[in-house]
Amino acid sequence: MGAPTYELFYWPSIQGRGELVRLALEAAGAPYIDVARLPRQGGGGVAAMLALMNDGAAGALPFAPPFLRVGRLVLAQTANILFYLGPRLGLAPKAEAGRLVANQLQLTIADLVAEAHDTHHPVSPYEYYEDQRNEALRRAAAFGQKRLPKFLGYFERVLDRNGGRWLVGRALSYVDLSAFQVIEGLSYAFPRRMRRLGPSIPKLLALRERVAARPRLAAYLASERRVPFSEEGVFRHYPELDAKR
Ligand SMILES: N[C@@H](CCC(=O)N[C@@H](CS)C(=O)NCC(=O)O)C(=O)O
Repeated sequence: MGAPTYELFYWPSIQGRGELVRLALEAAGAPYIDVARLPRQGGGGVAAMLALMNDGAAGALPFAPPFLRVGRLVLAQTANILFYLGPRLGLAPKAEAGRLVANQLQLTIADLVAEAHDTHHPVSPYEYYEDQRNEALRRAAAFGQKRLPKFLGYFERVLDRNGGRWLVGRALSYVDLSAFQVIEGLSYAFPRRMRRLGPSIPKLLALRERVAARPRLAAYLASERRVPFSEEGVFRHYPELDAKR
């Protein structure tokens, strides 16, 4: 039996959380279809994604994108999708204990991503940033001063305790790919804050370079498949939410 074709469903115009799944598929060179980016006429587009979310036949219904379809299986929740894909793509430790640690770290990354998102939408995801800007200023200050250093300091320690090269196990895993993406996103959104934090997270920054230099990843990052960061996604650059200097 050949490798299955994975169908990824995610908003076509942003990196968002879908990027964490996409990076794993790309790093492994796995065959996949980015369904919502295909033309509607060919059965793709956002319409195809929404149809699946509203489809009673989809099994465990996804609450929100990203989700992955493999044959009859439909899986949602980024960390859950990666927990499934990791061993199949050679991007997770072999032993169960290592896989659970990978999942634990991935769930912590999910917490960090959610907090980064809430800096620009602290009140409601249904209201414009401009209408919650005052709350965003307070939330972003608390995030930048306390939460961001705490999260990144934690991952730096995890990396250090694991030998300094990879976050879990003895080889690249999906957690390293997600850590790369989060550092990229945070550096886009909060360049001043991240420059200031840089000296305290040398191993994480080296991990980011190590991941970006992998041939498949480097090719992907330079390709049109990599959607650019923007003020529509999870990581947004609003200079007023960053450190002053
Ligand atoms: N915990 C979920 C969060 C999923 C999520 O928030 N997806 C966003 C896009 S990144 C979305 O489309 N949300 C719609 C909604 O929550 O109504 C995960 O990690 O996959």
